[in-house]
Amino acid sequence: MSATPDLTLWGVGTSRTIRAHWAMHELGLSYKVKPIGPRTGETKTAEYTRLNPRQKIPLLQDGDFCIGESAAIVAYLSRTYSTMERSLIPETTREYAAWLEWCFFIVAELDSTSLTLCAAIGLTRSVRSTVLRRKSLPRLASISASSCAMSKSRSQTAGNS
Ligand SMILES: N[C@@H](CCC(=O)N[C@@H](CS)C(=O)NCC(=O)O)C(=O)O
Repeated sequence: MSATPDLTLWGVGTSRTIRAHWAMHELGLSYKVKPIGPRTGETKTAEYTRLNPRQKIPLLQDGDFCIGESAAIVAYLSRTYSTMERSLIPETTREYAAWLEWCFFIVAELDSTSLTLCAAIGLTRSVRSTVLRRKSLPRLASISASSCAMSKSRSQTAGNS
């Protein structure tokens, strides 16, 4: 691996792509962004299909290596580019197990449920228009944060009823 990684992240504006952008920022990595969006046809081009036959975003290119699936990208980045100061994956066996538990819970349980919830409260439309206007990552992150807060307050309300 070269001293300066050649990283390119494909995809913006979805909860799945934010995971990978967020991990890049946490690890202090420099990278290029290919700002393709969902439901635009941009994942179906011949160039992109060669890189990711599943035609989904996000996708990370690290030199000649490609990896898809948001959780796998985050795990790869953490394992490859963690430093003493910046690390995302815990070291001890039990803490690592708890980290895995959260990853599987998010991917297998929370992911599609939260998208359904977002659609139900009309959040998907605002995220989509933000993508189309190519707003910056902080704006996307704030939408993501308010989406989490709304989901949390709704699940608390549901739990109290
Ligand atoms: N499990 C995948 C899901 C990726 C996914 O479904 N991405 C959607 C957008 S959220 C996509 O790229 N759809 C293809 C398209 O809309 O062109 C991950 O976490 O990365």
